[in-house]
Amino acid sequence: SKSQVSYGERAQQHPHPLARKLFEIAESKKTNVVVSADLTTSKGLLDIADKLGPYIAVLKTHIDIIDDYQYSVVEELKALAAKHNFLIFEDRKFVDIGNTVQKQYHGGALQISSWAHIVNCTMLPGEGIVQALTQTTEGDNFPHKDDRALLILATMTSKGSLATGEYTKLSVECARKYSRFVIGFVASRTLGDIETKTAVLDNEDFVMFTTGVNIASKGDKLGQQYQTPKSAVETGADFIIAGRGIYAVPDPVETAKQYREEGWNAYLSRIGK
Ligand code: 6AU
Repeated sequence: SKSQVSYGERAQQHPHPLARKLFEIAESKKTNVVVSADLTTSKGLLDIADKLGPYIAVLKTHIDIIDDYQYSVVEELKALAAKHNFLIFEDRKFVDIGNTVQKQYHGGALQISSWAHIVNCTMLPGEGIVQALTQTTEGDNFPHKDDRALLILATMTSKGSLATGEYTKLSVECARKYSRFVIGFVASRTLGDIETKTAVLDNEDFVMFTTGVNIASKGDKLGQQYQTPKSAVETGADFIIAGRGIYAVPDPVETAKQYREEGWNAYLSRIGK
C-alpha cells in the first residue's frame, strides 16, 4: 500500500485529479482531519465549517439532517470550502439499485452532485451501484467530472456490522474496476491484508478514510466504537473522520487542533519522518 508514501508524493502520482487535490490540501495545511459536521441547523453547520475550516482537509456532511435546509446552505458551504481550502464530503451512503441512486445523486431535493466533491456508497446492492454512479459523472452534460469522487464503505464501525468478508472483498474489487471514479474507502482497518486476504497492489493508491475516531471516548450507547487518531493512522488511515469528539465539546477549535496534531504526528512517524 501507499501508507509509507508522503501526501505530497501521492499528490503528484495519483491518477485521479480530485485525489491529487485532496493530498495537496493535506500537505499544504498539514492536516488529515475530516470533521463530521453532524449539526442539525444551517447556522450550526456553517459556524463549525467557518471556525474549523483552517484545520481540516475535508468537511463531511449529512445534509438531510439539517432541520431548516435550503439550497443556499450548500452555496454558503461551497464559499467556505473555497475560503478555507477544504473539500466537501456528503455522507449519503447510497444503497439502492443503479437507476435510483443516479436520481438521488444528481437531481432531486438535494442536488448532491452539484456541490459535494466526495460521496460514498455501500456495496450491499452489488457492483451495479458503483457502475451507475460512475456512469453519470461521465456524461457530456456533467460539468464537474474531475472534481467528483466516490468512496466505498468497506467496513463499518458499529457493533455487529455485517460489512465484512465477501462484502469487503467486493468493495476492493469494485474500487479497482471503477478507479476512474472511486478513489478509496471508508474503512477501519488495512483492507488488503486483514479483510480480503488480497494484497493491495503496489501501483494502487486507495485513499483510506477511517471513522469512529475520538480521543476522549470508547463508544456511545448506540453501538458506535471509537479508536484514537493515532491508532487509526497507525493502522492505515490516510484521513481521520471525527464528529462528536470535535463539534460536541466546549472548545471545538482547540480540540480540532489537537486531533490535527495527533493525526499529523502519527502520519509523520508512519512515513518515517
Ligand atoms: O464521530 P461520531 O461518532 O460523532 O460520527 C461519526 C460519523 C457519523 C457517521 O454517520 C459516520 O461517521 N460513519 C461512517 C461514514 C463516514 O460513512 C461509517 C461508519 O462505519 N461509521 C460511522 O460512524 O457521521
